[in-house]
Amino acid sequence: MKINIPLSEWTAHSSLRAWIGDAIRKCKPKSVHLCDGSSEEFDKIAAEMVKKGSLVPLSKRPGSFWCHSHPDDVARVEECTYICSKSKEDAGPTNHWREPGEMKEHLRSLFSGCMQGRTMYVIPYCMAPFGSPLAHVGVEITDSPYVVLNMKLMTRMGKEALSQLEDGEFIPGLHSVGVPLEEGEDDVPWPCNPKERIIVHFPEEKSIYSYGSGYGGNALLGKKCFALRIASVMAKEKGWLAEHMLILGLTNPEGEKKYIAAAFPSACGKTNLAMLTPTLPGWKAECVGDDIAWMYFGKDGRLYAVNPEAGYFGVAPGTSMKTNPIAMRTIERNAIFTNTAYADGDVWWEGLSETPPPNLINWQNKPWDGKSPAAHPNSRFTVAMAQCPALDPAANDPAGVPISAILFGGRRHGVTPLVVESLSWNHGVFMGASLSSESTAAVKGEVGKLRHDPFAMRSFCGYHMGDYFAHWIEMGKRGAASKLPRIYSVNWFRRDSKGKFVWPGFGENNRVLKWIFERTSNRAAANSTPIGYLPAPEALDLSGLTVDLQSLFSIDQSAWKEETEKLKSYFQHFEMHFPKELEDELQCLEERLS
Ligand code: GTP
Ligand code: SPV
Ligand code: MN
Repeated sequence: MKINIPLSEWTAHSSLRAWIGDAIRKCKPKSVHLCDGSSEEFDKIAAEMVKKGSLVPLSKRPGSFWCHSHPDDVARVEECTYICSKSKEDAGPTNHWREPGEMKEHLRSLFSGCMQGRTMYVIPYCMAPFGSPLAHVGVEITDSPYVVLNMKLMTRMGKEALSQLEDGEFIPGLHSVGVPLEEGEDDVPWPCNPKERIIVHFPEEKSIYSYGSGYGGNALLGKKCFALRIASVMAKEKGWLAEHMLILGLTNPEGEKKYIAAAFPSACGKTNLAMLTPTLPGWKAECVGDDIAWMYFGKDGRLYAVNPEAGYFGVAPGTSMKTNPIAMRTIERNAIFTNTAYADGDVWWEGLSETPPPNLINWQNKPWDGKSPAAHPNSRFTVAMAQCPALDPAANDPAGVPISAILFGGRRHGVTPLVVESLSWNHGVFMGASLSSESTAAVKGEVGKLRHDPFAMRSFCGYHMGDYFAHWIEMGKRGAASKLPRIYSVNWFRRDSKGKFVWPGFGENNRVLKWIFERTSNRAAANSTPIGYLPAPEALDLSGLTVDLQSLFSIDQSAWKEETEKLKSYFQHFEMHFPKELEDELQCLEERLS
């Protein structure tokens, strides 16, 4: 077995060395590459992948590559994702669970010899800015060079992360595409093993195992596995929050700045809101993060947020100079495109331009038939956040940014209005717990089906969701009451009778954010309704825009009664774990509606 540098020279950390040694003995790779995170390393691995046919360099975008996956490895696989706490009860009703000992046995047999004929890469990475009170180091072992490149763009990866570790604890994550190679056997461009796919978390020992998939959140273990599922457990234990939220800085024409965090389910608009180009004169938006927020209460009693990631893994379809020019400029160079279409040294996807370029190659590397989607609906770009032209100056601040408002939103063709302000922190927590959204292509399965997705964390909470609700209630008591962020429900996706979106969305969401911004300074008017505060007729700035307010804000009493009935039966799943405070909120809502 070949190794690029002796393990003892790479790290003095004894338990890290022991874990790597175990992984080598178990997975039996042909060679081992201990990563330093340098750009030379990135270039070398990328060149090898180009040679193998796994990556195609893009002549029109410097330093960028196109890549297409196996047709059955295109999104997160929730049905194969497990939280293996010691007791089944602790995983709760939203997670799949198997007894840890039994699962370990299964994993032992899966990983045994699984890296034969391949290189094992060891990737140290730090989630959150170096020096942040919330910064944590993870180490991912993988046999996928694609994962190495993506982790380099998405996290603070390499030597500096390793040096943060000293003797401390790290989150181990073992990943394999699950396709050992026999001597002389040829590899495929995107090896994966859909039949044996599994993503496992041990919340007590805080370790991650992922097998059989090379795609996104299944394989980039710093993201959903660590920064949400494992971190949510750490946050519960230590009194902070790990959330599926974007973080955005907003400055008004007078130069006052506030930060907003927002939780929307996968493919429901986080990246787009995080990179908002304001349409109202004089407003400025800057991006701290587009997918995950780690938040804690500072000594001053305010809630602070850091983005644990250092890059974006964004949905490509729908991204254009019209909808998201900031993303478009971010991905002009040094980006990886997975499952988009390809033509003439560049990538393409539905929504990028009105007419597709000639000679289009679809996401499966075949000439496009002109009918089926050329780019997979969950095709994505990977890019370092440092390239974002609207990166917030505080994006790397170890202390994070103070949050003034938290938004919860989903795709709802009806029922929930454009924006509602909660009556209190607990009512806001109730709004988060009540979130439902129509499913998207980010998850394997049916698209467009309404499902409960509390806090947009349905598939990311590493413990009992009822206890998670209680943790949010508890956190509200930690902050200074007058300094708690206000909480809002938003919905950009209401449709008219013809199925068209009523709200223009994207940059125009600025108008909703303006109202929220002013509400948090008690400057904007609102009307009290049974479901919360709605903007008073003049308070929402609609200058220069024609929209049907009725179809954006109407509250259908009977639909809301049905909604509360559905919530009531959904919340029963959480049994004894469902906090009394939310029961009270539900009851109050019912009373206000009757
Ligand atoms: P994940 O990365 O999966 O967590 O997704 P996300 O929440 O970051 O969603 P993203 O911003 O990538 O948007 C997903 C899709 O929704 C894209 O196709 C967008 O074009 C579309 N979208 C985003 N914002 C809006 C909006 O305000 N209105 C409408 N109609 N569509 C939007
Ligand atoms: C999501 O599904 O919420 C994503 C994409 O952000 S993935 O990294 O695949 O989880
Ligand atoms: Mn996401």
